[in-house]
Amino acid sequence: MPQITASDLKERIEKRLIIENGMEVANATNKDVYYALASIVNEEIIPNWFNTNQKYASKRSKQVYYLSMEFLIGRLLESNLLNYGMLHAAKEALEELGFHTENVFAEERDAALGNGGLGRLAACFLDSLASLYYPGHGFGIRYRYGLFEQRIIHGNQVELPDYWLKNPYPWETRNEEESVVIQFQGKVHMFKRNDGSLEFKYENTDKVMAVPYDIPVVGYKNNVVNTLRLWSAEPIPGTENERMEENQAFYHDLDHQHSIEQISGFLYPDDSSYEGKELRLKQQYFLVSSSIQNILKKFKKSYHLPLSKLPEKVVIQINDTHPSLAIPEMMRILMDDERMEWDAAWKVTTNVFAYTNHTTLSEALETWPEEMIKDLLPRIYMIIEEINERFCQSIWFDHEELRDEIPELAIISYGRVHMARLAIVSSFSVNGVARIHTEILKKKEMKDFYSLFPNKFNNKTNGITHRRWLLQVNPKLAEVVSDVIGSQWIKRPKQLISLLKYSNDKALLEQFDQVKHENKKLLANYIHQQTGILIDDQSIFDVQIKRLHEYKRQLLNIFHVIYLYNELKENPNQDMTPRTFIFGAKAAPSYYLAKEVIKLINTVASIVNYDTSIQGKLKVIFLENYNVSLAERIIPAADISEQISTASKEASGTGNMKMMMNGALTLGTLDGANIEIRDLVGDDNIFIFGLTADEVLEYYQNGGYNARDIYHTDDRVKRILDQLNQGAFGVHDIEFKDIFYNILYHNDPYFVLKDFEPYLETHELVERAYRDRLTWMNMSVTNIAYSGKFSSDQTIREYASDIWKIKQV
Ligand code: 26Q
Repeated sequence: MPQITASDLKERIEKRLIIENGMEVANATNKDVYYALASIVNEEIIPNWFNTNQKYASKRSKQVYYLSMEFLIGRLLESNLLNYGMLHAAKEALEELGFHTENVFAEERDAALGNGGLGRLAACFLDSLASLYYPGHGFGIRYRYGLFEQRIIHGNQVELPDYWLKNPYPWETRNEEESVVIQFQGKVHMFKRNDGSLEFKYENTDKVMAVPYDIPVVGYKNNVVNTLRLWSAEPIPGTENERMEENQAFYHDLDHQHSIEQISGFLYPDDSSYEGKELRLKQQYFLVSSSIQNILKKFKKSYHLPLSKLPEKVVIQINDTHPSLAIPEMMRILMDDERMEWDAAWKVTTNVFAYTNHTTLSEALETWPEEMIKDLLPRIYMIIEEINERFCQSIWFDHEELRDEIPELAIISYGRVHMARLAIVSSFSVNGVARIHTEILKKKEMKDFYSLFPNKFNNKTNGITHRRWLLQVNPKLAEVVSDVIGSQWIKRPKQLISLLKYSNDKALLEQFDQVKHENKKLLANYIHQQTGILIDDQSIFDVQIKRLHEYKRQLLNIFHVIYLYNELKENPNQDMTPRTFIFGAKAAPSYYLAKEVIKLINTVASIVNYDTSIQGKLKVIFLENYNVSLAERIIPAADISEQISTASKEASGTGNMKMMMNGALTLGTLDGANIEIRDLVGDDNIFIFGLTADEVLEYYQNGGYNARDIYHTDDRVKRILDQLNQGAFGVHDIEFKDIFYNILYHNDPYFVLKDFEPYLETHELVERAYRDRLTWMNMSVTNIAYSGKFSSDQTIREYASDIWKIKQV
């Protein structure tokens, strides 16, 4: 890769500004410079993009396609510069031209085409695929509105639309010539052909055009550029105008056009809860039909092989059940367009698809009303029915022991279509995203399916890209690490393990400590600038950043804060290391209790932060609009990573890995990937508390525990709950009765009270441990050392060798 120097770049930026904008640098804004730099990066990317595609075509390599309703990619300028080895030069050039790098990068809107973990995982996977020379591409939707922007007004979450495409997006290319037509509704007619085979014709369908927008996915210093293809829904050109002239139904057609564009209109903001909206179903079919048509077209064009060979050249990973209609869609095209028989089509399909499950929460499992699918996608419905019929028959005849379970196993049952069941039956691989999660799938949630298809089930513990989440967001830490162990860890993150040799080196630990402190100062400045609140950069930065959900238990965290505040009020002089509790969380707009928790955190903050009697020992910061860019600021500054979900509920978590990699210590339950972190670093380097998954599941089986007992016996708990009930945390008498009732009358479904005392005790251990700087830094470095295991490079290697059977090109 040719080295581009800062002075080259400076010159090119100046030239760009003249040619494109007709302006001198002196008159350019941050935005002008952002676009200039992005287009220079694009000039570097385009030839490599072309070459990568050529190479894949000429080698006729097997390709993996990652189908996902979400890609939470965040900003791309900095990461593209980094992956091109141009970041240092760019920073230098910008500063020399009189710009602040950070302000130029901040001109880019986050591409927030995802809700949280699942969408960000997809983005990390694309980064690793390209960086490891794998031919792997993403297919998703180009939502005009990404995840809502969150404002906090009087403590409440208010949602604003995220119109991220207001300014041109420099990384996308519209490829109209590769558009495909998607059909909804209509009637299916069956004919007998002369040879006796059946032919299906669709009539009176609503047709929509899917137009691809391609985003390059740049590998790390390896010249590989893969593709993220995002589909946009548009009316079929010509037809609207023609129809307008024909029938003069002007408004009807505008309405129709509008309803088409709605398909890629916005990202549904619910994660881990499922709402069966028809538009969401349309979005799902829109994604999968366009992607499968595209994949098959390309296969036919470039491989010149019969379709029976598809599984040798193509594998499709579906990111949760959201794209699972890809399965009947593949069957439909193979049979109706390509004239394959059922059995042949089924053999191809079931050898192409692999399914990842991301949750065991029952409220998140996707099922659709039979009638809705029948009406919107009549031919797809027929195929699902046939898959179901054959599957149920196979149980009836080959697995007598499961006959009684058929209603619980059938794809169509009690009027609903169960997408996870469809995905399991029709895929060759089913994976969970952390060891415990996969075990729960096998032993509990999908037990009978596991007994039917034991070989399909496998675990792939999640990972994160260490390039973005260490190298890019924490350059100071990356530099110290490279000074100590060399820079091979950047290509081989497992080599971070060499840090262990130095984990007792006092001088070095002090250096790590200093880096953390500098990062904390940066975050403190940002917080001051955003909120006007001054925080103590010597305090413990205790961070919980993730979507707001009852099972993630932000409530447990804020209860602990209230407890500390109550203690401090009683004894303001008590000896305590100052703490800063930092929260970032969006609630699904319709999730009432989650929004109440946001209000509670903000209300507590507004009291605690301005109470001078506690001598600044406690601060509570709720940073609004938590997104990828904000995560990038917070994570390098975290001392404590709060991962406190009710055990068994968090499939894996990935924020836990990001903070570990940046030297934060995990305070968490034995849930998701926390368990694997604990196994690596050992009990001395992590703070674990609370019920285990087995204990939680056992309580559930026996109808829960008695929350009221704890309320009546633990004064600390009673006091907090009464404060909520009586409005003691109310500015203007705001009460939190619903939280109170949920715990005492719905019997605390997420075990907040049950885990409260162990959580408190563990926090006390944290506070004490933090006082001993060297021991703390030794723990911190130990965590960084083991974090290489959680690089998505590792995860992707495992997917590639165990599931996809693809090779590096
Ligand atoms: C489904 C139907 C209709 C509308 C929305 C949805 C929907 C959307 C997003 C349901 C779920 C999601 C997202 C789930 C998610 O992010 N799960 C997380 O996935 C991470 C990556 O595997 C894990 O680390 C987390 O533990 C898991 O919660």
